[in-house]
Amino acid sequence: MTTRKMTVSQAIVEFLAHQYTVDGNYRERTIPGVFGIFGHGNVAGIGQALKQFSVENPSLMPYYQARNEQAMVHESSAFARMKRRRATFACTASVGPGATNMLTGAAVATTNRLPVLLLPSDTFANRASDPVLQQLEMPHDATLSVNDAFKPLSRFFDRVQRPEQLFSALLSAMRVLTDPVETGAVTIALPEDVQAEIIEVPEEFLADREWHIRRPRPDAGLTADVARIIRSSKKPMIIAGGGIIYSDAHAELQTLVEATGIPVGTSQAGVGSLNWDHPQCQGAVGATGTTGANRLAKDADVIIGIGTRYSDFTTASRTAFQNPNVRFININIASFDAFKHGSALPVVADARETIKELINELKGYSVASDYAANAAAEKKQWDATVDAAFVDKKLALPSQTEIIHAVQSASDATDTVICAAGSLPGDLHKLWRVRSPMGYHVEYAFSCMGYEIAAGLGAARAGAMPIVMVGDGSYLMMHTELVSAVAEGLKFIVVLIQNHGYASIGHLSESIGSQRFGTQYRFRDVQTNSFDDGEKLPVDLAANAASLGIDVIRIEQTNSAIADLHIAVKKAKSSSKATLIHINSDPLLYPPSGEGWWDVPIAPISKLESTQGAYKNYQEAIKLQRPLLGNGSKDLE
Ligand SMILES: Cc1ncc(C[n+]2csc(CCOP(=O)(O)OP(=O)(O)O)c2C)c(N)n1
Ligand SMILES: [Mg+2]
Repeated sequence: MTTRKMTVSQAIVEFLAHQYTVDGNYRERTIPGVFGIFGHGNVAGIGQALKQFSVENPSLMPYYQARNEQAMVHESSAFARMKRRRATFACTASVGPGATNMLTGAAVATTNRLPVLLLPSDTFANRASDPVLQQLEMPHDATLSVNDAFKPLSRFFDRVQRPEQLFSALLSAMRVLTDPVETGAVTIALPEDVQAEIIEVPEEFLADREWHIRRPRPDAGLTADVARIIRSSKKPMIIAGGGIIYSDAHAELQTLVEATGIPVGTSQAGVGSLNWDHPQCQGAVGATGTTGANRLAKDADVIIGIGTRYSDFTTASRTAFQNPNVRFININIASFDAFKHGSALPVVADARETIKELINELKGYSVASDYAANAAAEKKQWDATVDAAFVDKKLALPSQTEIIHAVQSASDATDTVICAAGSLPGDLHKLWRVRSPMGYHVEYAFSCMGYEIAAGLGAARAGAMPIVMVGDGSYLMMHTELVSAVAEGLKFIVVLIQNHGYASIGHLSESIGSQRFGTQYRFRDVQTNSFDDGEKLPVDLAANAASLGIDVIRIEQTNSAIADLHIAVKKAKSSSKATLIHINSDPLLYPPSGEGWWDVPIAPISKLESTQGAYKNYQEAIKLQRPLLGNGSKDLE
């Protein structure tokens, strides 16, 4: 066996440069590059290896700079999502804070089931100079380092304490990254001394290697059972989740629903599984759903969940499905999700393969004509409601609904709207009229403020034309990657909505009786120690963005704000560079209601009248919450 003498880091970089994902006709690099921020923990190890490798192979393993470790993980997640989980980046960080900055990114990746490869540096394995700068040092456990905090957030974790552990660590990492069930954050902690140690590496380890994405078919006979249940149902409905997108099952889903007439509601991750104007597409379902999808879900006797995790937003905290005899058929590659809901028929298999079989099994079947007519009428009604809400009221401080319409109507079908937190995700879920499978990218498993701009960059790297929509709160939490966009000439558009605080949590706070406490950005009143009643702050986020070197368009507060925004988006699209558009909005103007609900528990005893009132409403609403098993209802009397 021929071997090569290299450092552990040199072996890592060369190994990663030779991994390929294969999925049908698709064959591309699994890890096409590395993000990194260097410190003493990785500059001499992975840093040296990347430099050396880039000299010998200039474009094989490009290094990209980030400004914040959390952001580089978000970039990787967003890239992976746009690549349908078939590629991602590696992220190298120094010991201590560099490593822990990646924790939130790890959680985003794992909750969204997106692959990211994290290479946090670790303190010395040989302990010779302990405690090194930034070492945790726990008196009761000498094996602990801050990187142990990655364990609950990672789908695979390893620490390379000895050079020869590298082989199994990296092969396991690749297996998990490319496994559609297990994928998520993969963390390989690399002690700073081990990174620079010598290892004899078998050539076999460094050769090209292919990782095939599993697309398992359902068990024999299972789709026949599913078809029998659907044929005997009166009101079947499909809930389309992210699994449709990841398994590239759009065309098959369309064929299935066109043949059968079964209506479809989409979760956040499932938006794009049908175009908005497809006759069977009822749009968003659940807490942030449309009236059409929610009314159909309420009465449905069979729910066919395809590739959905059934988050509380999708199930409206288990109030969405009110038919006492409702049955769930859960088609999911992960048994964990397929077995959700008590009376479910689990189909543990790839979405596309299963839908293909179902198309066959359901030949000749279609829903009853009165059910189809009802669904069509619901769709028409919701679309008319949205059309009315989209009309420009010519306000100097427009509603977010009008802003979404201005952006939407200036965008192209294949552009990708990106968002994660605030009032935008709910509004986009209801209102964005998606026109392509990858046209909608809202991170709503972790709903992480600060994901948006970094994700825009990650999506741009995947070849998308991203339009990031972000609130002032999220912007303030993390906008640092605008600098990276400038440095690399990456093109994307950011629409920054300034409403001086948290419109979303403010609204929620009001509805649960907490009177918008602490949700606005205002001067602190020194007398009352309150931030709630003061003047708005004189922050100028447009100037902030301009100071980072990005082109900025300011929408002035006039009655042509919405028209100006539309023109600005068009202009930004025609520019070769990244552009940020700044617009002010009224946080108190809401989109039309879709009749969804969300469980946020309320204090049963309170001295505030607002809370007492909210609790009364809560007692009523919670009665609709369905238990996991049986048909009981919750009574809080
Ligand atoms: C990192 C993080 N911290 C806190 C939250 C809880 N949270 C959800 S939305 C929100 C406010 C978002 O404000 P902004 O971006 O201005 O959007 P708006 O609500 O005004 O639409 C907060 C604090 C979160 N989702 N993520
Ligand atoms: Mg805001």
